[in-house]
Amino acid sequence: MTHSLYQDAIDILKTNDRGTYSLPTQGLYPVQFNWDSAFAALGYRFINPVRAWQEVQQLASSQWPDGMIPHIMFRGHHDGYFPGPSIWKTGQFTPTSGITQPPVLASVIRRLDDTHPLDDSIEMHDMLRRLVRWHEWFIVARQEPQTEAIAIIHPWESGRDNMSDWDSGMARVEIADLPPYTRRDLDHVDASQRPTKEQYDRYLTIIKYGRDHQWRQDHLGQHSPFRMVDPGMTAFLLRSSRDLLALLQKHQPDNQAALSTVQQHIESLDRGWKNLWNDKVNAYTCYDPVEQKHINSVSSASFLSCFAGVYEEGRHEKLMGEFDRISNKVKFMVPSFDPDHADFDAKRYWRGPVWHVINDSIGRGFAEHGETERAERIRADSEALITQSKFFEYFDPITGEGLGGKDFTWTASVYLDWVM
Ligand code: 9YW
Repeated sequence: MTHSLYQDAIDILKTNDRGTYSLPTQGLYPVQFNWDSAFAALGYRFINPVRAWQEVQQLASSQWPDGMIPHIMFRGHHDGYFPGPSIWKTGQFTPTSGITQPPVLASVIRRLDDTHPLDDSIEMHDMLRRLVRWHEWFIVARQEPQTEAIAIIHPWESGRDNMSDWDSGMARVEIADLPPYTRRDLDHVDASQRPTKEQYDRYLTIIKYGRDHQWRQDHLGQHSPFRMVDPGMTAFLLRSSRDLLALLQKHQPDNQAALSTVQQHIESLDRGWKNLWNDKVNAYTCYDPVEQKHINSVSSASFLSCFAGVYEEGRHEKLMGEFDRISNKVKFMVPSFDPDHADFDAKRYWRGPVWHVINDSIGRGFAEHGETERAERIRADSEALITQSKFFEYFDPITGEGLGGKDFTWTASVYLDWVM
């Protein structure tokens, strides 16, 4: 750790602070994103714990009447982001997108509550109620019945937008007759590091379908033109459910209804995660609910099993074998996609680069389960990337080059909270 990197991280959090919510980075993303905001709160603890709570309360306050907490909230000056509210047309009081994002919020709340508990028990009660409703929403609107794991209805829901695992599902999306549009991301980042035009056409086609169906989420869970079961979403919801149960046991030990609801979520998601095991590649992988088959590729989400609190003897050792194979291929762990796969692309977004929020979750999970050396490899590589290239959005796992947006909130937060 050097003092200047610590100070740089604090400065980035302050620069991207919009008072009651944060931006992932200025320019590229002038909007509040769901899981970015939760990670931002972990960083704000190092500046001001009151501000950290404000961030997560602002996020939770965007909850839809059906229980969903959306992936984007359009507050303040959001004009530079495409697609904006006029494309989503969700009809919410605060304009939002019409899909969700990885549910890391309950895990973050548990960590805030451990170190800086809220003074006001009514506010905590309100937060827990919102979290139970959001988790229940996932079970109703996104749990895939065959596997009991969590499906996504748009690649953006996964937070890992252009993963090659989504390609076969995306190929089924017949591109609609779309009005001409201008992407704003390419004003800030080189096109070679971003999704392609064809992918954007499909992203917008899926949004059109949601809009045409008034964003009825249970319908979309079954009929969206894109559906894929995601190990990432499943692992994050399982971990968050365990953290939510611990919060309820601490703050509402008599709330039997909520306790048993969350307990049931844990049991079914635990089965769901295990059903994603894929013997062909010795890892937990995506599952295609339409073709009813596993996708045969290893991604960084495959290594979230320890973080999800699942340890399966035999499988765990095989999974660690895959981790070690990948470790020998790249200088910096953990690449978002298997470097031995033909679709690996070291610079293109989620098709290869390293992302610090995923590293944080895998690394914490490994440390909790006694995988000390592998956890340390991830932490040390995460630190080396920031030392070499500073606080970028993502990094080339072979050269360490910083890619995408710079001065990124969640990279700074993870640095303060875990890496340094
Ligand atoms: C986009 C903000 C978001 C993240 C996502 C990431 C990217 C937005 O940036 O998506 O327009 O491509 O994939 O996980 O929340 O940092």
